[in-house]
Amino acid sequence: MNKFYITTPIFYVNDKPHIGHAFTLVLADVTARYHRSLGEETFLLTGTDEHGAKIARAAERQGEEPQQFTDRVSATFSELAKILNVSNNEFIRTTDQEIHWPGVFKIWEAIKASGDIYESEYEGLYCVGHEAFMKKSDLQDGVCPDHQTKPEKIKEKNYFFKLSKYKKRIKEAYVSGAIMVKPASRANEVLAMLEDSEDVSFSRPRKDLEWGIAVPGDDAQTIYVWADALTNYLSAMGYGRNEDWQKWWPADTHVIGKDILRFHGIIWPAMLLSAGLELPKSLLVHGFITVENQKMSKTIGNVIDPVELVKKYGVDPVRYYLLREIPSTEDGDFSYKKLEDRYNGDLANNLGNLVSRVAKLIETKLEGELNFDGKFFDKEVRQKIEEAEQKYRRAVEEFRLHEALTHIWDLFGFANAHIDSHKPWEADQEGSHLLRTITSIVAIIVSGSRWLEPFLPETVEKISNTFGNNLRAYDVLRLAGQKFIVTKIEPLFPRLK
Ligand code: ME8
Repeated sequence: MNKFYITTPIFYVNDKPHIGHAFTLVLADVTARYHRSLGEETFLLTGTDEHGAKIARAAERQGEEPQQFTDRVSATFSELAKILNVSNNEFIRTTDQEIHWPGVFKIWEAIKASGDIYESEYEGLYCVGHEAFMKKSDLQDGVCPDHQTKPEKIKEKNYFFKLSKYKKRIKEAYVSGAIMVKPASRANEVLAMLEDSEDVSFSRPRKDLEWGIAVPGDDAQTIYVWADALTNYLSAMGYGRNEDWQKWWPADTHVIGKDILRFHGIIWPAMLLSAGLELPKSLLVHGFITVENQKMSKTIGNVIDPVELVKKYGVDPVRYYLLREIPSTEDGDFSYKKLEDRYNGDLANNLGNLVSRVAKLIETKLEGELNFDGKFFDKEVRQKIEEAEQKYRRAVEEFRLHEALTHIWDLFGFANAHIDSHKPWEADQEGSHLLRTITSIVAIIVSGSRWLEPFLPETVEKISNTFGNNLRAYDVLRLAGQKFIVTKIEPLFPRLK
């Protein structure tokens, strides 16, 4: 059996999650569920990044001990994954000394053994928001454009990682496609960033930053938070503790936002090459969500809490909105109006109506039971399904999840129109007209449900219950003899209050 190992970034716990984190989680979840639906042994990893100056200061502002603070905020992220019905197999925390730390020690030692760690006196401008040193040219009027804060001038002795040694091999990995980047434009971005990449500071003096993992063999230094964090992709799978990671590594995909491309596209591959480990096979890079066309910020007060959204609209409408309205690889905008339009239009009117119309027809015209007979399955409809499936699969594999949904909804739209034009309720002598229409539409619902399961698992379960059948397990070409028994009809998407 093929394996498929997919990760999300591990999120900083300086604050509770917002809709951007929900977006990443849902994109990764659909991809993971899709690979499970292909029969691949799939592992989805997510978790939290809990060390570093940013977190230590957030804890201090709250008047809490860092461990107590990170325990509390990390729980809001694992809770979010549950609320969003994300099928992660593990939730890793970088403060977990048993699971995570041994992997960090091991990779540090491996990099050191390659001669790639050296001591240096360093002077630079550190942005705590990025947890990274910035170049003067990255700043606007001396301020970090992403965080609107002035970076701190730091002069200290620390350890450096010889990233420059691996630039050529990293470049080759992108050029040859050994690491695939989707969308392809982001590969060009990595290559451009690679050109002016230099060795990176890999530790901070412990006296200035206590909240982190001490460098093995030098208690006076704390490991750089990104070196610590990136290693989660290995440590979670056993690296440093056992040999299980060998089964899963290399990762098939790291799903990331565009803001952390440099870390995943350059620093991580360099660390892996230095440690003698294989490179991940692909990076799926998504864009950023704005709210009513503005950057989300606490000061503006427009931060959208995904938990509140799910409470109000339900989990699948929120998943659907994020997956359909925000193009997977582009920036997108959130608004309540657009969410409600999608809810009323695509979900309630299109899919919801389709399912209830067909269920009612089976209930009233066929005494609640359809025995699927291939001879009533319209050829034209069958061809439409096959075409839609090809388009759907191509879109998912290209990480254009919003397009995949468009193809499914085009088919649902076609099904509704097919019912309107064929008027199956109008009697004919042998009753075959009715059976022909219902059979074809049921085939569409079965196919659509199967494709939809990675996106809207709860909805597919509800559709399955409506027809007394586990629809996602069916192959549309092998439906002969299956029974569809309608016992109860409940609206999939109740009217919004
Ligand atoms: O960078 N729109 O953590 P982080 C879409 N701990 N996605 C968004 C978003 C937005 N407005 N805001 C955040 C870190 N994200 C590090 C990662 S990995 C080894 C360490 C998502 O909490 C997006 O996926 O700042 C982005 O890459 C990630 O959250 C950054 O999360």
